[in-house]
Amino acid sequence: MAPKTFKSVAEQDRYYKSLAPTFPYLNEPTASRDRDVLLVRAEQPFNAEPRLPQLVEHMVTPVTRFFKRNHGPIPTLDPANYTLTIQVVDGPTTVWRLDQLQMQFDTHEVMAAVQCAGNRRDGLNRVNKVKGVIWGPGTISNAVWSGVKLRDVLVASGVPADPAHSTYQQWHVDFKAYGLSAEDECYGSSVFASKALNPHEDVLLAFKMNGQVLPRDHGYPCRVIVPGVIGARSVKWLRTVTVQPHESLSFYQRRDYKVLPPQANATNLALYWDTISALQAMNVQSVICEPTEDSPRPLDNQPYTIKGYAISGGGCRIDRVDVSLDNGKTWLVARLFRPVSSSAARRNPELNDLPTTKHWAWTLWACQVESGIPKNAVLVCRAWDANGNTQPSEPTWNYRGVMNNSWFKVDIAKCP
Ligand code: MTE
Ligand code: MO
Repeated sequence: MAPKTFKSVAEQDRYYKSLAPTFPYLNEPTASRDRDVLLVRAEQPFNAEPRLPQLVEHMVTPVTRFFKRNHGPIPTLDPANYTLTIQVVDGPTTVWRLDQLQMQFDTHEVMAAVQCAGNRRDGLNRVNKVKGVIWGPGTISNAVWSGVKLRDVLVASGVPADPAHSTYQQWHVDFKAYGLSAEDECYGSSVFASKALNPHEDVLLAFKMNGQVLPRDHGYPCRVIVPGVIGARSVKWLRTVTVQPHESLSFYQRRDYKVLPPQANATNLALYWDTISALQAMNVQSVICEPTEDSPRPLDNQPYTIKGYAISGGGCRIDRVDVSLDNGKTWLVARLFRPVSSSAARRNPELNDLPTTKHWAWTLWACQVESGIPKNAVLVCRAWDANGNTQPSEPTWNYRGVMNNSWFKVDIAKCP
């Protein structure tokens, strides 16, 4: 379906609100939502991120604390009747049952973080008002996903297995979800065929999360996990996969999740939809999770361990995290905890330190300050990835408030 056009953003908002009545929210899950840890940004659809100190307590985020990003109600799908339809344009259509997907292909395990492109939107909203859920720095979590490689299922569904085939260069793999979505007929998105069809990119049809059956909140019974790219592409409650010569026409691909130029605003943003790319790989990011400006001020004469997370896009390794106590004048080097992440390295952990290995998981870090944190310290962190990319010192505002990776700061004077 071609995207709808609207005379104004207000008209667009009215239309999409009319598509989302409240009754589908009567059957929301509760067991996978730890409301003591999650900061709820919206109830319908349910959008919540964990508090920062709790976020980095575990290398693998427990499902009850895992951030939840929804554009509609959580669908209730019956695994016995679940089907996934795979279509290849100018090729066959194959309908798979859940048990066929689970039994007919090799199982793989991948540790991968999911990060929303809107992570840290609050920082851009402080510069100038942005449109979207005002997220803090907690819309990232890390899990062990298991399932089958999307590549294997696509090849079994009629996609040529030969990587020299043109499908692998210019084509796209489009995902559509079961259930309602606020801004379009369903949630949808696409990734490059070159990514989805490359076995080393670890794109999974996931059935399990941290060894348990996928919770409904996170896509039960089947979601796609596209490691290394923004969370928006990891479509939950997967319904159809289409291998096609153009990208997804979904709102979430064509009109959202783009870094618009600073002159783009509520009235003119449509001008940029055709020329600005749909985001794929993440940028380099790091955040201080302990201390926060809401937690008690660290004693200035006691040793203190500053903690946080870091990640880059496309599986690029985090090489270093710098921490400053003086607002970026001088820097300390943090200790890194880099888990074994890609499917190849999880089979053979010795591969994990090779520069060619993909790092889909986050890197946790800690920086011990023996002399204590001075009363008026302004803490800063910045990560460097294996390509030598680092974070900008100042945020660059964009209307949709995406991809904020500016230096993360904690002003100790603001602590209670
Ligand atoms: N899939 C569906 N079907 N519906 C959605 O709203 N949200 C996307 C993606 N997949 C979404 C979806 C976005 S924007 C993100 S960041 C991730 O799911 C969040 O995954 P999580 O809720 O498991 O943390
Ligand atoms: Mo997202």
